[in-house]
Amino acid sequence: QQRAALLEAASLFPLSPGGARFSYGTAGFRAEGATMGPAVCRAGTVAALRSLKLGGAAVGVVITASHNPVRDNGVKIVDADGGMLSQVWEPFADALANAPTPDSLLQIVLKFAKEEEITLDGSHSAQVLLARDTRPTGEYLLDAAMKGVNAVIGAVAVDMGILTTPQLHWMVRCKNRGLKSSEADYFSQVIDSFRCILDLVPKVEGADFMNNRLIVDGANGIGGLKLEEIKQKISRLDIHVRNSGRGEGILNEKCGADFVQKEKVVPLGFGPADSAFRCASFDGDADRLVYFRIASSSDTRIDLVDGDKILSLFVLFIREQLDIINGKDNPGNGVLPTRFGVIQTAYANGASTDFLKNLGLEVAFTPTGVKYLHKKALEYDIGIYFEANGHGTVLFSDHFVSQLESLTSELSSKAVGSSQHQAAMRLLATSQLINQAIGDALSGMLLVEAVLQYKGWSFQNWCDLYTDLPSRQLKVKVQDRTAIITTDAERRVCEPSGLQELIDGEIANYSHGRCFVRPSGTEDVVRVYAEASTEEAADSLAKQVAQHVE
Ligand code: NG1
Ligand code: ZN
Repeated sequence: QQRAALLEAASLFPLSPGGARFSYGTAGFRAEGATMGPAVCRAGTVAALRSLKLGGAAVGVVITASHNPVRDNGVKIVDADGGMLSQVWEPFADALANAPTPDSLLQIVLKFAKEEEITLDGSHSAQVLLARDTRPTGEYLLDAAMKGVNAVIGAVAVDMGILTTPQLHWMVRCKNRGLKSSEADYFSQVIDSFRCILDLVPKVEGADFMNNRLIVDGANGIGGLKLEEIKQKISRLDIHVRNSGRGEGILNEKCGADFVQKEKVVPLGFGPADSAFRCASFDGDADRLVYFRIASSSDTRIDLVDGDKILSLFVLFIREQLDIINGKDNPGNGVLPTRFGVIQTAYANGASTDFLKNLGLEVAFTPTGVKYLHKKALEYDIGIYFEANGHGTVLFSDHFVSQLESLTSELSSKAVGSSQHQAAMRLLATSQLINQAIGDALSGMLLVEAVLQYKGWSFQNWCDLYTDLPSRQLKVKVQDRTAIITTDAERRVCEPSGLQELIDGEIANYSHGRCFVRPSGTEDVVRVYAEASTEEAADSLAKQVAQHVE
């Protein structure tokens, strides 16, 4: 019976002969939406098996291609802890997605189930929560994923509807922790914790009135739609949504976080009249966030605040709360031994890394991709990570949260309203606001807004934290991008031999020069990143190095 069900699902979505190979890569399977049926159906099967393996814990499937064009689509699997699929399972997901015939697919499943000691007789239950973004192929692919889940006997597929990627991650995490996990619960948690931090903003006599207007670029995707739904309930913030996903424009086209961060120009839907306000940009599935301000009313240039500067702002805020709690002024009261970790990738602007190191913080580096950053961040009491492109979050360990809880309840009996009590409350609210499962543009934006209000900072104050070094990214088409093998968190090439020496030779010609190359995990290209003291120098360094890669 189980065999028949797997064979039937596989034959409903046959692989097109001669089609490209699927690779799970940095962020799941992605390709043109219309060709994704087989990979998505099989990802559904992988998710169901994963749930079986984990004793029936909820596992998630999101249908999205994030910041990629609207004709593309993709699928990511959410593990039971709310994070990305365990890397140990990626080769299995790859093998399944590329199995040429239903029969070969069946053999791969049976072999893997045996190795992983997964019982396939239908006597165990499994559950998979599914969601999709607003792409036109989403409905078709959601159906494919459901069929893939249902091909595992005993597995139940639950369609959670149209959601942002981080919403589904949050739901899976909460459900498996026995917490409230509906969309309404998600919204109340972010709205309430945001209000809580605002209520704890120190009142400064005669302080300037904070500009509370915020204009948000929703990338014509799901994030804008969700924000429209809840913006009235968000206190003390005057939110205006552009590219809201209600038919003004095309998903991710000349708008959204990826466009704004890479092109550094004003997105569609924004004009000179907006130059007085701070603006935020989400990507198509709302897991990336950047900020910008239009440089002047005559111009399409922007002042960009990327993931690195969002990270820096959060670091300052959290450090300040820890210092208050641990009492620079009340030694002996130092209550919370805190391991505070900051994690970046090679794409982090060098100026941000210097800024963080100058604060006396240790900065760890991982390869590109949230799965690596997130894993590293879990090693700390508070672990914070961001990619320059705006994907990141702040993780609080369970142990630390329970320490904070006992501290606040202890202080609320003897020192309610003390600065220590308030700082502990702010950190607790932060742990509620910022998504503990994955980067989340909506809740990240609310934390930015809360911190700016707390500090009484304008957008300009934030920009002035440090000045980004000019940088340039290029893509190089090569025959086989897997020929490039990197080490040291992708900052150095070890194969082909000799390439790193050529790169070093180029870098030596530039002041503040930094450059690295790596194969993309989501596109068939090699990426080149260069940084130097001027735009021209960064451009030329990137070009020189690209020639060595070709
Ligand atoms: P690749 O294609 O592996 O560089 C891109 C982004 C990552 C990450 C993933 C997933 C850059 C340079 N790379 O990965 O940071 O966000 O997509 O979406 O932005
Ligand atoms: Zn995304």
